[in-house]
Amino acid sequence: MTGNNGHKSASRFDALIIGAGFAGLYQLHSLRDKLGLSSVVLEAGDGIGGTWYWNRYPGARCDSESHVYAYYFSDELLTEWEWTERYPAQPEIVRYLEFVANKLDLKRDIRLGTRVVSAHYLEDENRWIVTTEGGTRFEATYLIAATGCLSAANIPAIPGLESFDGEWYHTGQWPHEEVEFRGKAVGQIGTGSTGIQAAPVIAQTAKHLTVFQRTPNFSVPAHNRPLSADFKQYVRESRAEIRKLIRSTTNAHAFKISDRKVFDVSAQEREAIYEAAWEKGGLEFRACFQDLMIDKAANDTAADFLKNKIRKIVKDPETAATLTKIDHPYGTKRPPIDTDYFETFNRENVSLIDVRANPITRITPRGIETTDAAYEFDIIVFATGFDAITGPLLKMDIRGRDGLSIHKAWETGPWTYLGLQIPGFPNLFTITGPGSPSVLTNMPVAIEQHVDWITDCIADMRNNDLARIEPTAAAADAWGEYVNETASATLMPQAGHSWYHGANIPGKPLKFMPYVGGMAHYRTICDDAASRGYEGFTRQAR
Ligand code: N01
Repeated sequence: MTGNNGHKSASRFDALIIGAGFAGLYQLHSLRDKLGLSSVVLEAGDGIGGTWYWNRYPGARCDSESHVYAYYFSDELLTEWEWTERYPAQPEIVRYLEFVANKLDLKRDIRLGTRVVSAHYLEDENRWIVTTEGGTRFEATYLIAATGCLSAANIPAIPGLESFDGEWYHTGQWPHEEVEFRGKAVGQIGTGSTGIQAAPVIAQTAKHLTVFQRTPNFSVPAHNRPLSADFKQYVRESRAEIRKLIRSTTNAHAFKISDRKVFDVSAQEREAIYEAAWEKGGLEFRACFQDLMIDKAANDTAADFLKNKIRKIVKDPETAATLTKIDHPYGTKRPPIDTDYFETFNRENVSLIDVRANPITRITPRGIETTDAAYEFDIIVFATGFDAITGPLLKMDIRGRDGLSIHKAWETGPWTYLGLQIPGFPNLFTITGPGSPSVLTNMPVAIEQHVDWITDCIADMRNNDLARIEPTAAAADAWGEYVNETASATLMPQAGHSWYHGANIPGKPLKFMPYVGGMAHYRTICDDAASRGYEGFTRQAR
């Protein structure tokens, strides 16, 4: 049976895509409109946007600059959309994705409110059987997980949470209704990128905000501002150059990492370089020198500069000392950028609690207890991050050939080839999966590269009458070793408690998950594998 969009039946498709964020939307467009495959997106949320649908906490804003936080595959989309601020706020990003979905007529093939709970591969039929929370069954030849890297919220198992009499929220599952902080005592747990964005905004209206900090963090000012007419014109006229630039840089941002090394310049010159980067603001700070991420002594100069900035901003010496007890090299945990984060601690209505010194022991009906004190709150905000990268996949019961579960396949940590496919799971593709640059980049560029690769791969299979593709175990083993060696050649392993390693989730196998070798190099590796007849993969006819 063939329906309006070439659907073979109500629930059988060529391709199923899980997730309607940046990745899922472009994957749907590519498979449906470029290859003509019957395709559908299954999305748990009641709206599109993925990460940006869920993360609507106060202050939620992207750390990539808006003009590069966009799809670059379509000149039409680029010319018709205009960002308003240097960094796009969450509502503007959702509006952008709505604009794209409407423009490309994607919504008719997106099933909202449809959470996938399982995906099982039937080898005899070469088909994935996908089941949703509501019990609906879908079938497809290709299954694409566009589930995002930061979509499985981590709510720490602190005893007593269920007894709390007030309201509590996780930033990654923020309600659609406005949360009223006015006149309320608020406790915020977590000082990662999210907490650093949320605290200054919550402090503006809360009666009192208490920030519970376990690991202090570096942060560089965002210097967000409205975009000038001149800049908007530059973006419109220079899109081809910008596209080329973001596809050629290490982190897929519109800046290159400098060639100079920290100790090639005098101490005075170095200070001036850091000062200029601080004044400019944003993630570009880490591009000041080429050796910041590989030479600890070099990194220390950046770390000292940033700690001195905190000491200058924060008036209370004790609070400044707690904020500067940073125990990891700069950039080895995801470096946040902020708007008045450190300034927030100069407010009368804000206090900082060091839970490394005095850990949280439990949550009571009235608030939070640490080993040395009890705090009363009306609202608790968990800015406690995510079961990152693998979490969204492991939340589903995914089973490949012979019933092999993804939990079993990843018992000792994620095992993939190129972060794109897993041995034993034919025709399953993971957009920005573990082992790819993903979270170390400006995500839309990494997403476009993966979607284009997957689309070309499926097109090639169909042109050659091939039914299934999966990587060899040897290719995945070698890739895993290479990802690990590449990370070990940097300072990244020195932040042992980072979510990059999975260290933030009790019991999660410790393995550095993203590929640190840079987006541009990674693109070449993927292209080379494809051009050598999908080297490292096994492809089979029917
Ligand atoms: O999460 P995080 P996030 N008791 O894991 C603390 C992206 N992002 O949501 O470091 C006490 O970084 C935890 O402490 P510690 C970006 O890639 C992007 O902030 O584990 N504290 C940490 O302080 C980012 O890196 C943007 O010791 C506990 C915090 O909670 C990623 O999302 C904006 C605790 C979690 O920090 C995740 O950032 C925001 C406990 N039991 C985020 N458990 C933009 O681009 C956890 N913590 C806009």
